[in-house]
Amino acid sequence: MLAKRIIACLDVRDGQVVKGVKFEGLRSAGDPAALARRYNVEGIDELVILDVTATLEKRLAMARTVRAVAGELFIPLCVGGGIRDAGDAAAVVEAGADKVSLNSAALADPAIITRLARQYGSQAVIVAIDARREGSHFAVYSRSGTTAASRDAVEWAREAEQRGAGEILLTSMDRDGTRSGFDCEMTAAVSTAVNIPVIASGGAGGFDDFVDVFTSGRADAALAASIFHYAEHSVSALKAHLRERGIPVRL
Ligand code: 0VR
Repeated sequence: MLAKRIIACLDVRDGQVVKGVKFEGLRSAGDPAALARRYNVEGIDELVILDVTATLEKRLAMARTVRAVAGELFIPLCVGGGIRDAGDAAAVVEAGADKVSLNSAALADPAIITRLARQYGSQAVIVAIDARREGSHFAVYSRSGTTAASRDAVEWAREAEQRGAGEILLTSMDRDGTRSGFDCEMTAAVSTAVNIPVIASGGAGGFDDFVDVFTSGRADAALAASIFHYAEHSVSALKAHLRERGIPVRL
């Protein structure tokens, strides 16, 4: 039986953790290494660092952040945001990342998924999909949610799997930062379409949102930012809650 994973996401801009709502109005939420230390002590299973305004000049600063966070942890660390080629991937792996997350680069050139999977193994290649509801389907966006990719999330997740992605990180743009619950319908649609693990992201507001996303959403892992950053909910209390409801989690 595979344990369900709880993942914390540090959205980083200019060396600081930031958080907004629906990808907008980013506000500071603290120091990345300090937050990583707290989540590690509380029993988080994995950590994601997302460079939300990745530009060329900031690449070196990001490597510093990754190094500082990696120094606090012995759990899997995934880094994403602005990884465009094998050189960018190598830089974050060199700084301590176990996995890289690709979004816009994979949409622009899907062959990069296979190239990186050959180099690092599929377990190290996550394809991040930012999607929102449009009519009866889930539309994919790139470039931090600003550009329509003219793709359907379910179809894109299937293709990413075929090209060698090891996991899908599926973020609901509609739910991001709203604390109104994960988009379980979207998560289930993608989860049932692929055989690789799907990480649900966007909208966690309380413990029962995690119960829902692991049951009706059929997620393999759930990622949250807002509720953990402001110390309203501890990872250990969340895991105890899930255990009580029969959801297998690592203690
Ligand atoms: P919560 O709803 O606060 O748990 O947020 C989870 C997740 O959606 C965010 O941490 C984050 O990864 C969303 N992503 C992006 C972004 C936020 C701002 C700008 C860009 C992006 O491209 O993913």
